[in-house]
Amino acid sequence: MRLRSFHGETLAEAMSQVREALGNDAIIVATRDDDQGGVRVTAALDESTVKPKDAPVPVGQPEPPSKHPINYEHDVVEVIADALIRHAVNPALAETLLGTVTHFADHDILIALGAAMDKHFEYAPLLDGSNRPICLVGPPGAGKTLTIAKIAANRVMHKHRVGVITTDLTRAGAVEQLSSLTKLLKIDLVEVEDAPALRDAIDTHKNGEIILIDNTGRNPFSKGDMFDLRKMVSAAEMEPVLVLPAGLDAAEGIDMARAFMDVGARKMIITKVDMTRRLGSMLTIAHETGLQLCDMSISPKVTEPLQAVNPVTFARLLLPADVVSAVLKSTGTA
Ligand SMILES: Nc1nc2c(ncn2[C@@H]2O[C@H](COP(=O)(O)OP(=O)(O)OP(=O)(O)O)[C@@H](O)[C@H]2O)c(=O)[nH]1
Ligand SMILES: [Mg+2]
Repeated sequence: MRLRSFHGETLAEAMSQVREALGNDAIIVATRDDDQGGVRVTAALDESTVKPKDAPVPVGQPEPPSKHPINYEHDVVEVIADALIRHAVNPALAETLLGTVTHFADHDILIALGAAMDKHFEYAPLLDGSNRPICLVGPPGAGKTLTIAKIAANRVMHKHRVGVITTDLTRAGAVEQLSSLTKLLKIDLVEVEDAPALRDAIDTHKNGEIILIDNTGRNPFSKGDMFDLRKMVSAAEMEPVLVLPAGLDAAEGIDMARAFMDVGARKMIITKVDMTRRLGSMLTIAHETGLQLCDMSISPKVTEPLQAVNPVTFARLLLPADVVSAVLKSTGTA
């Protein structure tokens, strides 16, 4: 990554030098009044042509040894700018995040990036104590059923009550996929065909029991699919939660997310994080839609619970593993 600073009498003049030298994809890392007068702009070249081998490794896989020693204590802004570029974060969002990071550049790198993730994204716990049934919605194959299975398995393991309902009766093998797990967990899987049956199924559940509702995958751009989904989520008081896989195209993901927000989704679970090398598009989707991030799935194994998403876990995900472990060691939290 290349960082260079530019001086101009005015911000516009410095910016035009940046664009001339580094092109339109340059990321503005910082702008400040210069001691000698005028304005100084520090910019990074957006190396969107980063070769695949330079992309971050997927979560859970070992990082190859770094060729260049990182001075993570002194180069906070530079290391974060580099991580954002490797994750293919779009230049406008990278500028916004780095704008916040520069205010925290004398803190450790996790605090600096965590502060930016806190300021520019929304978060909410999946289970907020309201006991509203949770209904997972999203496109086909997003990971809804596996996510339900993970939540249910985790609740049973911690001796909490959980009820599981599925409305996905049409897709071949869908009920069997979920029932093979609910049988193991000794939970009754309730199958419902329509919205009135869903309301009745919810009514028969006992007080204090979290109800998880699995849904058929819906095409967000099909009026019929979204009409049917709206009927289901309006059947009773419930919280529709969007499930989206990481690694989607950002523009497609924003359109999809907005379609599911139209039927009431306010929270999002990100899945398949372990299969994704660049989280930039997911950041853009979350930032543009304002969806509240709750959990993420980083494994295809039912026994691996979802991980809560908060500014610090999000920051850790974006930074190279060796940087994170060095920071944790130095702060005594490793
Ligand atoms: N590696 C990995 N695989 C996942 C993850 N989440 C889901 N999968 C896999 O993705 C595939 C689809 O997952 P499902 O849970 O069936 O997706 P769905 O949204 O219920 O799909 P439909 O019911 O067809 O709409 C399965 O093979 C899952 O094992 C994840 O976090 N990591
Ligand atoms: Mg499913």
